[in-house]
Amino acid sequence: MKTVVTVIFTMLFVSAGIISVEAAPVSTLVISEIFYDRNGTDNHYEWIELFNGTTGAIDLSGWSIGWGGDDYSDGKIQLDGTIDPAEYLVFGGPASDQSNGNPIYSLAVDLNPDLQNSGTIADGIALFHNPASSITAATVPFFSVIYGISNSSNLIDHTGVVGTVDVGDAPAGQSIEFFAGDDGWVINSSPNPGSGSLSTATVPLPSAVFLLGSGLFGLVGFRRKVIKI
Ligand SMILES: [Ca+2]
Ligand SMILES: [Ca+2]
Ligand SMILES: [Ca+2]
Ligand SMILES: [Ca+2]
Repeated sequence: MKTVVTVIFTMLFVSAGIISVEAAPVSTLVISEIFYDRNGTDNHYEWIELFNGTTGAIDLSGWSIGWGGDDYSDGKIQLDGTIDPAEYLVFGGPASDQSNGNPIYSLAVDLNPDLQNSGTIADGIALFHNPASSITAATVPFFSVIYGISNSSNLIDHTGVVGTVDVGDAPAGQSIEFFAGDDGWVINSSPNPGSGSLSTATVPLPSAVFLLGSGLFGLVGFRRKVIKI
């Protein structure tokens, strides 16, 4: 009987382990988190985080980020450098302290104009597979997020048609973070620039190894409890 109970509890433990470490996979370059509203002045404290969900390094010289209220071309930055597979990079600032999550910037650049703080009328931020110099109000983004209450400005998404709102307006000091899968975008009360829970879609090995380890750990841990009883 003890063996049966042990097996059941081990299965529960392993199941819990799978749920807790499961990271939604992505297979492209995405915007993974945005900090647009600090407690107090936003200027110099805003940042945008990217995640490379592919299995190869990406040359960012052909990519840019744009943002705005009526379209994605109010502000633009040209990206540069390389982002490795499963790597997070943070752009913006250049200020960094506890009030904006202590980001370490791969490109420290003032976002000008500042990122919109949203509200009733949603705003948008987009990743373009185009150089910044070519971005216009009509350019279709590679990836985008529309944040706020209502997309009354008719911001488009990656399909080129008016998109739906992805997430609400984050309170000052919080961020919006992309979890992929069913969770999509969420408001994050603990901004985590440079890290996150995303994984690449085609490299399952590291998480599988971790799961195996946590399952074995659960088995050992429960057996110790049984012996004590
Ligand atoms: Ca603010
Ligand atoms: Ca700024
Ligand atoms: Ca702002
Ligand atoms: Ca993050």
